[in-house]
Formats: sequence, structure tokens, C-alpha cells
Amino acid sequence: MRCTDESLQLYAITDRRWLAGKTLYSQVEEALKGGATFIQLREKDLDEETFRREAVALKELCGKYGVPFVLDDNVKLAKEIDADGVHVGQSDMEAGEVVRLLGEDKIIGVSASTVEDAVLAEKRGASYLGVGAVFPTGTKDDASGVSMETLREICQAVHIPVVAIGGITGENLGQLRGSGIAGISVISAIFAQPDVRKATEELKKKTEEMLS
Ligand code: TZP
Ligand code: MG
Repeated sequence: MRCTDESLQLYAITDRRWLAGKTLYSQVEEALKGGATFIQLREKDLDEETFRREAVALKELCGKYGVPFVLDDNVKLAKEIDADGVHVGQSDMEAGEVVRLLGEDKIIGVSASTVEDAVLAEKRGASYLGVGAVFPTGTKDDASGVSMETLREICQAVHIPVVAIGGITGENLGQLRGSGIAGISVISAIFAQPDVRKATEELKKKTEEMLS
């Protein structure tokens, strides 16, 4: 399924590393209240049952806010709980296979850091692309860097919407102006902040300015 550009404006990805005693559910709800337009559950160190429980609860929560909810990597679980879709990296399941398993009415996000990856993912049925890391990030050790020029080239090469990812903050997001992106995707700029709702609101305002 194709994603609307509006739904990708401020795409928040979870990370329980910064929960500091709070629950993931409450922090995601703060992000939703602050104006996050898309949520991805991405938890690399959770056991299967806990991941499943979080996924079911967050799916319902996002549904209440009318915000798309996707899982990182886990196509099988996305199908089982009827999530809105899934996001896969270059080393995960290939997009065409995901479409076959989940159906064409689901959102399939694909990570891409080159024009070739991007064009191929679109051809295979991706709904949107996550392109990065556009800035240095401490959140993902093995993130490859993507220059502003490549980001622009990717946006021009595909028809599906693109979100930039990696090290994006309120301070540097202005540099993404004019690149052709539909929105930004962040982890730490939302979930590592002491006040998640306020951080999301501020980021949303700046993102809207940058995209206008
Ligand atoms: N993919 C490329 S960079 C990245 C991912 C998942 C991490 C983004 O995290 P942050 O904290 O917004 O830099
Ligand atoms: Mg992955």
C-alpha cells in the first residue's frame, strides 16, 4: 500500500534503552500526543513473547490515534497481529516476498542507502523508503552514511515517499530542506528526551517548517 506523505512527516521509532523506568506504551502515547504521525516498534533485545505483547498493545494504541503502526523486521508477527505493515532492512526479507506474505494492502517500508537499492525496493513493491544515516548517529552502530546529494538523488529516482533517518535533531533538520523527503524518522530526538511529548511537539513544528 502506498503511504501518504502526511503520515510520514514525523515517524517515531521506539527504543526501550531510554525508558528510564517508564513503560514503552506510555512513552509512545506521549509521542502520539505530541504529534508523531507514524510509529515503528523496533526492539532488538526483547524476547518473542514480550515483543508480541508490546506489539499488540501498541497496535491498538496507534489505532486510537489513527496513526500507522509497523513492526521492524518481523513479517510473521505483523501478519499474525494484523499490524499496518513492516519495515525491512537490506539484509532482512526482500520487499517482494513481504508483499506476497502480507498482501498488497499493507505498508512495506524498506531501508535504502543507494539509488540502486531504492529503485529496486520500489520495483519490488515498497510503500516508502527509509534513507540514512543522513547525520552521524550513536543509536545504530552499523548505519552507513548517506550524503545530502544521494538523499536528493534517491528522492528524484523513486515515486514512493522517502523519510530521512539517522542523527536527526531539531538543530540539524533544516539541512534536509529541499531534498524531496516526505518526512523525518527519529529515535533519540524523541525517545531519549526527558519530556517525550514536548520534544515531539517541537520537532513536529520544525519539521512542518522545513517541509513547507
Ligand atoms: N537506521 C539508520 S540510522 C538509525 C536507523 C534505525 C538510527 C536512528 O536513530 P537516531 O537516534 O534518530 O539517530
Ligand atoms: Mg532490520
